[in-house]
Amino acid sequence: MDFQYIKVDPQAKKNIALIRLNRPKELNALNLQLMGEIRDALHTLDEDDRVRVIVIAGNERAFAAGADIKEMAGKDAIDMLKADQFSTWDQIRKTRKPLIAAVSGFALGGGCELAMTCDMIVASETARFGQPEIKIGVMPGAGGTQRLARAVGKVRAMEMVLTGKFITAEEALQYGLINRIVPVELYLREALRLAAEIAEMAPLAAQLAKESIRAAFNTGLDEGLRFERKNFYLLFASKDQKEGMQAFVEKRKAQFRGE
Ligand code: DAK
Repeated sequence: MDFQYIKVDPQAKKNIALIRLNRPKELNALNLQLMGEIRDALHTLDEDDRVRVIVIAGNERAFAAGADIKEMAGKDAIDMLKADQFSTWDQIRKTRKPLIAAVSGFALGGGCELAMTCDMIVASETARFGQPEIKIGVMPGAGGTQRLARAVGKVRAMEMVLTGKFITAEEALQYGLINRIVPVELYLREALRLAAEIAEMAPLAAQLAKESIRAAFNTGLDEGLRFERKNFYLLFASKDQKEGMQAFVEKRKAQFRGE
């Protein structure tokens, strides 16, 4: 997995893959190629049985400062339509394995949207989140209005999107946008630690639980509960269900194999 703008380690730790955005001079601005690389890497890692959890990180200064404004500036609506960026984002969103964003520094615009597309966010104390698109004459286009409103509520989302202001890691934690804040030198280690905790669980259960929680944001309660039940039943077809329950009875640690 050789890419220009990202670095991928499929086994950063046991059963954990790490994708690092790597356009440091541009604060990891998300150009079309970089987004395509993330999509392709996630697709490959999603198919790789050795990988159970995927962490996406930038560097200390920036997770990603948004879509590449210089690349977008001269485009018209038809250029945007033809580039079909939304299908790239849709494919990223469909990743079955748990995704953790490790955010330090700026997570702005598309960078904030990418972090919110992940299932959990571990942030360093220097993290700054924002949807500043309004300052450049547009608005969030990769789910920012929808995911932010769901994560932090209407009035906070309105203020962030309509003023473009950045919020601190502390505010993001208080708003429920992120899971936790750690010192900057520990943010990646903490994201990998959280990933390792999840990677010890039954992989199919983790994937179906992820799918079920995400369904909670797309369905009414009755439909969501039906969806959850079907996934719950489905797990009784897995060897890991037998192993997990047998291990409990035998008072030993379960050895899950993702089968
Ligand atoms: N695009 C391109 N280059 C960027 C960039 C960006 N978003 N952000 C930073 N850079 C570049 C700067 O131009 C600068 O490059 P040089 O001038 O050195 O060549 C370098 O990174 C360092 O940035 P600064 O010198 O500005 O650094 P500061 O510490 O002074 O400021 C900052 C950091 C993050 C506050 C500032 O750079 C900034 O305001 N950046 C722009 C943030 C922003 O507006 N982000 C939202 C972009 S719009 C879509 C999906 C998604 C989107 C759109 C469509 N589809 C699916 C269709 C998303 C849109 C967006 O994200």
